[in-house]
Amino acid sequence: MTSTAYPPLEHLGWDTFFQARLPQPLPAEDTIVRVVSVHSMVMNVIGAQGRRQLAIPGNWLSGPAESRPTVGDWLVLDDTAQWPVQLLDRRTLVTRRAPTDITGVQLVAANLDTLFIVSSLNDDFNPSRLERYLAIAFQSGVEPVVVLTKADLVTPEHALACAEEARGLCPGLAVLVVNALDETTVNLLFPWVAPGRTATLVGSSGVGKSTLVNTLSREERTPTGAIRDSDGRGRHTTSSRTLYTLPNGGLIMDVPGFRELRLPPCPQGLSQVFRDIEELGIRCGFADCRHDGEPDCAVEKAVRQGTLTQRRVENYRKLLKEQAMQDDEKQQAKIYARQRRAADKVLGRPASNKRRRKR
Ligand SMILES: Nc1nc2c(ncn2[C@@H]2O[C@H](COP(=O)(O)OP(=O)(O)OP(=O)(O)O)[C@@H](O)[C@H]2O)c(=O)[nH]1
Ligand SMILES: [Mg+2]
Ligand SMILES: [Zn+2]
Repeated sequence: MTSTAYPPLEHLGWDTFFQARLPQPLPAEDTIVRVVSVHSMVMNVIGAQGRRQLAIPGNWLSGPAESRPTVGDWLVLDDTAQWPVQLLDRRTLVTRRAPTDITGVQLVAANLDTLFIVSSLNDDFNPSRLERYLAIAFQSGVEPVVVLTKADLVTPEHALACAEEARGLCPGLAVLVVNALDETTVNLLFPWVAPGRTATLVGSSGVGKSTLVNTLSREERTPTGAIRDSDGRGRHTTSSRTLYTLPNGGLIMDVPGFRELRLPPCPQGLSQVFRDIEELGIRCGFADCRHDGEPDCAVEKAVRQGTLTQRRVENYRKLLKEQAMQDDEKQQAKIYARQRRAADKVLGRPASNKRRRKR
């Protein structure tokens, strides 16, 4: 790692990228902190002086989602080291589409180097879901690593077949097969969470994300929960995102299990995941071929020849359709906001703060 003016912060992921974004004159070391968890009005941060809790400035909370601090962010505090004054530019930002707000994105984590996409090898393994997570990783410039857990609960042949299928999703994709309770296999993750590197774990509930944090930490840092007998799913044991420092000097974030993963706008991410299909598409008879029954379709020809799976083509089409629908919803939301403003005017009603901000 290239040296910065704040060596104690380098253990928390600080490097020359963030150093170059600091205001001048350079702030004192104890006024630079990293966010480890965020609650509604307060956040926990870590810095050269250890951990503490800070209030989130009200004007940060009222801005768009991207202006709010999220786990992994770096902040500059005022001279008293009590009050955040600047959120430093992010190197990477992983987002997903907010489950409730039709136009908004939800911030998952900032300044990540690695996205561990965790899936268990028993019934959770689903290549189409992995492709969703891969699109998010590529869109945000974070290196994806697929971690297949519960190898001890399946046959070696099944584990090998799933790993091969996952590797086939993207050239060069790292795929690790582990028993999350067993140190010797979990050690495979360390190269991606080396000293100063920040990783996060995403995946469905119950796949073993918190178990991986505990095994990497060599101690119980975060609770894990038994799988439900009724349907074999997790119990949503982890309820908030938290960044942990590991004994090896890396940082890892535990994230609550996602019920569903709705993609934010991610055109580059999808192009990267489905590069093979997009390259074949250039050879289709029609420039706007949807690879869905059109004559002279190079993509469907590849499926017939067995070099591409029908599942992958269908997932590609489905994800593109979701992106297009999102554009429509955005358009509808804009129209709706305009209508509300027009109604405010007609009725002589002052626009609420929330609405005024959106203008
Ligand atoms: N046998 C075995 N059990 C595992 C493995 N990984 C996780 N488990 C068990 O699976 C259950 C769920 O693990 P958690 O680590 O709580 O799962 P999680 O992904 O953090 O789940 P949420 O916090 O709900 O999102 C626990 O009982 C773990 O002990 C594994 O590789 N092998
Ligand atoms: Mg958990
Ligand atoms: Zn085609």
